Amino acid sequence: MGLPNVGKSTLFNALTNAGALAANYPFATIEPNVGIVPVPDERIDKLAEMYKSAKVIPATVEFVDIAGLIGGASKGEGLGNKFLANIRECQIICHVVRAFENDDIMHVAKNANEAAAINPKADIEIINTELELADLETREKVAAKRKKDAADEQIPYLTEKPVIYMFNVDESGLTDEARKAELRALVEPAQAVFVNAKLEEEMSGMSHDEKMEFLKSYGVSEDALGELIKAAYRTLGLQSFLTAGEKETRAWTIKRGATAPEAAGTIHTDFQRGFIAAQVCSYDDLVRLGSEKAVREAGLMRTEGKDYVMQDGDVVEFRFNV
Ligand SMILES: Nc1nc2c(ncn2[C@@H]2O[C@H](COP(=O)(O)OP(=O)(O)OP(=O)(O)O)[C@@H](O)[C@H]2O)c(=O)[nH]1
Ligand SMILES: [Mg+2]
Repeated sequence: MGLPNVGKSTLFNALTNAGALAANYPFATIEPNVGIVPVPDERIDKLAEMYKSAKVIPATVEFVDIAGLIGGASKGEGLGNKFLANIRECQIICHVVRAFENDDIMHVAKNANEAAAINPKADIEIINTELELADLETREKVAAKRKKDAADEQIPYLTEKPVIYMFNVDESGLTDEARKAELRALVEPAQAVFVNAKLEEEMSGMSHDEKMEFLKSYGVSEDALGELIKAAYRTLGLQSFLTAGEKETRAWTIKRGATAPEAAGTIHTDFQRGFIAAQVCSYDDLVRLGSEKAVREAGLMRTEGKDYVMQDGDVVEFRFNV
């Protein structure tokens, strides 16, 4: 989500390789673009190698790229704000903020036909005000429908969703720590990620290693899109556990604090219902010692019961009875 022309579709394409229209004019996106993205996790590749797995299945995140929102959208400016309904079902909002200069790419904020100055602080406020106004509209509609005070706690309000801010900076901005601190301060305690959408676009199609090598030439050591996905995971209180074997190695998403039977339930409801025990070792132990057998011999393979609280990177085999 964000103002028009800030690089949302460019980033979406870099994330998903989906080829959505990204264009040098405001409101290029009208209908939402949807794409599924694997959560980068080098652990599953390592395990797949160790177990000679036929398949590697990562955890995934679904991204939705929507139309640009503009000041006054609640009163119909730009494309209006009806399309915000597209993000009501999302768990988290990624707010893309333009922090790059380029006179060829028109920056619009409150008036779709007039170039505005690049001003991350003011731009963020414009968008957040529109979210508040959209929620207000929803509250009024709900109230009118029920002809009483809005008893509306099931309604997914936009301003209640967690937000990660993604600053689309220019090449110099990627390594300008003072500038980044300034931008980060605008949104704290929300998490901020810094990216150069143009560079990400140029890197699409490259392998992870090629990408990191290319970024290094700009003095960058972090993969921004990977950071975004990780930031989303953290913000939503998610973690992964792993299953590994000859057939497949796979990462599964669970809430932090989930118990072993709850984790089993993400694989199959039968696993949860018939849960007996979980055979668990940590990824680190497994990789350090090189095999399950070695982990067992070192006494680091545990049998855990139904009260066990899962840890990120647990490598698990469930025992169940149906
Ligand atoms: N110089 C520069 N140009 C960029 C950058 N990111 C995006 N652009 C360009 O800006 C234009 C708009 O990008 P889009 O990704 O279509 O923007 P959007 O936010 O999806 O815009 P709407 O769909 O119109 O809301 C495109 O021509 C991009 O190539 C960047 O980091 N640097
Ligand atoms: Mg777009």
